[in-house]
Amino acid sequence: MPVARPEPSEVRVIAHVDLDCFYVQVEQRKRPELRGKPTGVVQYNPWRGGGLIAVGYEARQFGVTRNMRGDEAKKVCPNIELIQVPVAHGKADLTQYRDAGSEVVAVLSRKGTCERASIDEVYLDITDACVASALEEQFSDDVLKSHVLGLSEIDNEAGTTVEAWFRKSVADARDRMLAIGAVIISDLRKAVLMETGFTCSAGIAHNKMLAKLASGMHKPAQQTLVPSSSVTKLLATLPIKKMKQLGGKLGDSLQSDLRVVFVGDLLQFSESKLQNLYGINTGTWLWNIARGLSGDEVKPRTLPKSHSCGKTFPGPKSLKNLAEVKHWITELAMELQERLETDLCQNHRMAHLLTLHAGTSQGYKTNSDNKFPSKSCVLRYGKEKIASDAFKLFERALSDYLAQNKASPIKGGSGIWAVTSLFIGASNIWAIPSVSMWCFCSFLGLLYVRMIHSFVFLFW
Ligand code: DCP
Repeated sequence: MPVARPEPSEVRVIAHVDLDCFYVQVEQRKRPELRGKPTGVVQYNPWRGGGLIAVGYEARQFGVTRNMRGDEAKKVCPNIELIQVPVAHGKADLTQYRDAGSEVVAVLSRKGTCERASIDEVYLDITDACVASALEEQFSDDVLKSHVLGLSEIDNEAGTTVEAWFRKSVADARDRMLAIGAVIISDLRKAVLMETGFTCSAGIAHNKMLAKLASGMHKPAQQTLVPSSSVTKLLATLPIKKMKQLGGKLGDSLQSDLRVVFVGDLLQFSESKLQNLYGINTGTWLWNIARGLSGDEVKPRTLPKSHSCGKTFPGPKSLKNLAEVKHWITELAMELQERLETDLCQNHRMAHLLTLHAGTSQGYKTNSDNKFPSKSCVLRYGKEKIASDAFKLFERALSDYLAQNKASPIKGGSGIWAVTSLFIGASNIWAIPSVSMWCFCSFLGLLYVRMIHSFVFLFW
């Protein structure tokens, strides 16, 4: 459910930074001989060459796309190097990609509030840094390679060059802040390249929504600015489904009930009309996004909000009995425990809620009323405890699911359940107060001393 937040009155400068073909860059850094060569990363399932999950820009020129199988990619690009993701616990192990993402976050967070949005995406609020900086007279070549949205419409008089836009931006408070932001982000992107070896692209705007829309417009290794004067035109041709939070049912309803095709089409409806149709909060949110307004703040968060481990079991691989489910829950629990331990040691944080989600198919036709329910309980540390608690959650969910389907059997289903995906997640993560951490470490220390004593005693 989208949340409408009023856009603050003071000008903000927000960037959305997205690493380019991320997994491919991580693999190319490990094997520099692959740099500049068509490269892809495939899932570990080797069926028909494995499914591509990341495609380097050199390979994209040959028409290789994500979701192709490795065999198909080889047909359109015979020289492509395909690298398999590392495997642990019978599934993809993303540790090296997560760690590489953390290296980038450490560089980006130097200049403002930093919110890690995914494994390779970061939002930055660099407003304070922009306020504290002056716009220089000379702009570096890197800064002048920025893309400025709607440039030709904005600045016909001064000419249509990026340099002319940067010079003229001094006259407008909002544009000046954006121009300073462009210099800061260009420097940060350069620092990321120097210190990690990765290229990234960025969108720079006055709010998160517009920054995110812009970051993918020019890739790889480029940045795109969204001056306020270009927003109406940008949204006039932005398909409604491309907007975050409008990919699902709400977007469907806007298309079918209001005949809205582009985000800008929402401008024809009053706020009260949208509120009547979709409720007060969602109505206001829709009214705001039609105008490119969003008060969403960049939350200071460089560490993940939750940890989740999952695996899919497509088609014939679906799990059809409890023993299989138990086996995979145990594998997932091992990975989750490892990640929780790392978080505890490195960041002194503990999670408190364990959640299990599963996807099902084949046996029953699912709709929103009878899909497999998610279940949660208090998280207890230790791989055996996590595995046993998660399995109990699965059994509870399965029993609800079977009861629902018995009460309202769906025509066309065989009545046999089959699990096509399993996820366990740890959330409600809090930092441990340093006193507790001290007690925890002392406890571990005591345990260690006792172990040594017992050991010495045994051999005495
Ligand atoms: N990823 C994945 N499975 C998917 C999509 C992505 O495992 N279905 C992984 C591989 C990607 C990484 O997440 O490298 C980041 O995904 P992006 O969507 O940001 O795409 P890329 O970074 O690969 O490419 P781009 O340069 O287009 O952002």
